[in-house]
Amino acid sequence: MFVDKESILIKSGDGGDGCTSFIRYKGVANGGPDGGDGGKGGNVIFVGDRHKTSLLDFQFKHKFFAENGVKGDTKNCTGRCGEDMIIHLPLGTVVRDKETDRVICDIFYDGQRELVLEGGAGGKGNKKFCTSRRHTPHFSQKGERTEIKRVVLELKIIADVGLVGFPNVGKSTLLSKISGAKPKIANYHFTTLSPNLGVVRHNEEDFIVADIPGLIEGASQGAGLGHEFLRHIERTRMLVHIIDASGVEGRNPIEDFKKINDELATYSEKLAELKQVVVLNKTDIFGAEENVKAFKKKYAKKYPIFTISAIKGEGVLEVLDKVSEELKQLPPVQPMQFEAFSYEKKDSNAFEILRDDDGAFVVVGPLVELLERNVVLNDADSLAYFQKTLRDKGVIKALRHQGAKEGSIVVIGEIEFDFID
Ligand SMILES: Nc1nc2c(ncn2[C@@H]2O[C@H](COP(=O)(O)OP(=O)(O)OP(=O)(O)O)[C@@H](O)[C@H]2O)c(=O)[nH]1
Ligand SMILES: [Mg+2]
Repeated sequence: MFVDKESILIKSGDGGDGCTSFIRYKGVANGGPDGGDGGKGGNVIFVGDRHKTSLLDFQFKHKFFAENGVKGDTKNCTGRCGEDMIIHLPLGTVVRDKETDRVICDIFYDGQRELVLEGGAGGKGNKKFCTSRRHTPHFSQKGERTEIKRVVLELKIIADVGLVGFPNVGKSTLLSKISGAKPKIANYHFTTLSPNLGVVRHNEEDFIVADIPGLIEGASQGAGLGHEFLRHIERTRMLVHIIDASGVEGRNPIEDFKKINDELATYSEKLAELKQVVVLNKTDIFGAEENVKAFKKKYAKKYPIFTISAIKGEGVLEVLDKVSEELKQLPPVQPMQFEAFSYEKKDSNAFEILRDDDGAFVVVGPLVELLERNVVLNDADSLAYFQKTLRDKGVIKALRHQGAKEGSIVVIGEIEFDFID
């Protein structure tokens, strides 16, 4: 089975909490703080892997969460960092954020590494809160919590040449003759249900050819197997357009050619502009000659046209000569051009003030999360830090500005207090 679009959930690891502890030895009274920091959470990293050919791995497994950092410990022991979640993807996979539909990365090279989600920072242990005035901090910081994100993986195969044409015209037969690929070949429509790739070696040079399922009229609007597979040839460097010249199926080669070109153009301008080499196949069948003549008369000036019998292998080398000559002139396949989207770490200074039904002032936003990580309510030092932060970050000023008066109720996370001006 060929799976080429999947959506998965990813999450980097939470940071481990810092530890609150004090040195306790026999004979040492009132030892100082020795709580270690929490470990950093693991990252989520995508890696290009040329051995992967589909997104099948993601069909049944959807959650890819990196490990959380471990809590800090006594004796200044820092917690272990969480293991990274490394996700191997086939080359040609475009990763998008599901919510915004923006491209995060295009996995193009073997071994390409993309850090998509960074693990949460570990919390500081109480040792780190020791100052010249504060010798015994009874608090430590919680680890940074991370969020789950949904991303869409979309495989757009990277090949040099795309084979296009109606069903049953001999696309897979040609691929089997020119490469080591062994696609299914049979005398009915839609034998090929998913793209086949073949590596062609010709005149000491290699190129990759993609054989996709047959197209029919309306494919770009979803007819037949639809345009699902056109995306795979969208970034090829050129097309080989195969036509059944025998007309045995009662079709007209000239009309077939026009219809497929219309479908390509409807799908995308880029596909319509790709260089085409036209191959009239099945010339071993009686009746093909007439059609070839008519076709050449109409198109010989506009396109390079070749006549072959794929089944017998006749005329195939000439096609390969032409294709490799064209490829030499064409730029290599390029990664997608996009403005990269990345998951920003939240601005931990941001906050907003809302009013609840009782008229209380409710402070929300990343700053509140930071305060919740840092503040231990029953510790005087910690509360002093809380008040200082509210002043320094402009929360008190903003509250006053929004009408908070002496005695107004202010809610910040779990903390509720009366406003004192
Ligand atoms: N006589 C003759 N038959 C051919 C030739 N090339 C292919 N065929 C036959 O045409 C039929 C279709 O060939 P395929 O290679 O499966 O065609 P396809 O274009 O890949 O078809 P889909 O995958 O259905 O789109 C098979 O029965 C082939 O044996 C040829 O040059 N001459
Ligand atoms: Mg086929």
